[in-house]
Amino acid sequence: MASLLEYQNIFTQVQVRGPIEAGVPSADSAEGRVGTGFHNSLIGWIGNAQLGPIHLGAFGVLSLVTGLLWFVIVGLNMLASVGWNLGFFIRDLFWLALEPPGPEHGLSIPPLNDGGWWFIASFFLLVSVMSWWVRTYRRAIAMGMGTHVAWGFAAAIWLFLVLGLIRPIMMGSWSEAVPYGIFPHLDWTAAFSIRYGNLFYNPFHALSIAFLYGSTLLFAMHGATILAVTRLGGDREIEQITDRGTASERAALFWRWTMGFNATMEGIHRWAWWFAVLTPITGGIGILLSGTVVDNWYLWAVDHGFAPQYGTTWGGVTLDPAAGGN
Ligand code: 07D
Repeated sequence: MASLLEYQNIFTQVQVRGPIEAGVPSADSAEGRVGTGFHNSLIGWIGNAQLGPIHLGAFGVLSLVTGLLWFVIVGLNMLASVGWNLGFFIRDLFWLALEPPGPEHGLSIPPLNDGGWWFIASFFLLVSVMSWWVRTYRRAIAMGMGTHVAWGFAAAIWLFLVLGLIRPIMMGSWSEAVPYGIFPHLDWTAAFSIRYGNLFYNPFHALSIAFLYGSTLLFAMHGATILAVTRLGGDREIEQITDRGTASERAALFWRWTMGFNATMEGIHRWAWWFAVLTPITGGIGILLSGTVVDNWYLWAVDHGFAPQYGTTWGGVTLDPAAGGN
């Protein structure tokens, strides 16, 4: 028990059941906050035990309504595809899809049953994601915060837009977009890679993976470091700024001693932010170039000297070994 109590700090709060806390007043006061809030022990195990009140506001409502419309349209179309049989729907759920229109429709508005529902659902998803972004931006301003979260989210939205809107428009066909469905979207990913000559040879896919894996490594290092110094008071932010020998200074020295370099307390969060946002930024560039500028990443890599040449050449042109016949 004694050791348990010793370990109490701001990070390891006991689940205090006082009155519901409203938080600091925001620039636009409590306007738009919904509900009175309540406590939940299970939620308290992984975070703050108080749930709500949540701030919805006009954009929150718009985002939830359009998001729900997208979800219901996709669900009903999947249900229709198994003859409205609920048993089949549950059994086959992971295989079901709402597919974009066929290539014959180009960029026109497709008939309802050949991509039309996909078109309508996609419109609602677009409005939903965009209004959620506005909400993250406006809540940050209202709190007097920087808008780092909103711009991080914008980086993910960039990849989302490239996949479902910008690249299909550049390719001249909605059929290029991603289907809605669990396995179907994975199949689409695999087919995309094969269609463009193996995405592993796309340098922007490689960069995106480096930032993705890099993000997990940085997150693990930072999370572990801070947890390792909470017993020394790593959570006491004010002392960390002014005092010598604090948890923060020890954490920094740990890394300087183990690998020669240490990030600063502010800088580590910039490392994390940049690694995270560069994952979808570089990824979006890689997808946008596929089919528009580069038709086969393997041949591109051979031509640029970083893939070995397995196939043969014919008249100075490198042949794709995957195409067969050589
Ligand atoms: C997808 C976009 C933002 C999302 C938003 C949210 C909703 C609503 C609904 C909750 C994540 C929209 C909101 C949808 C939700 C409810 C109800 C962000 C997204 C705004 N790859 N690969 C990447 C690896 C291969 C392929 C990125 C690894 C094969 C394609 C990443 C491997 C093939 C694409 C990555 C590997 C292939 C990618 C994604 C290993 C065939 C992309 C980054 C070890 C399978 C995407 C440039 C991300 C991309 C992408 C990793 C292999 C195909 C780095 C580790 C060779 C087609 N791959 N990949 O943040 O950007 O996604 O590519 O084998 O389009 Mg890949």
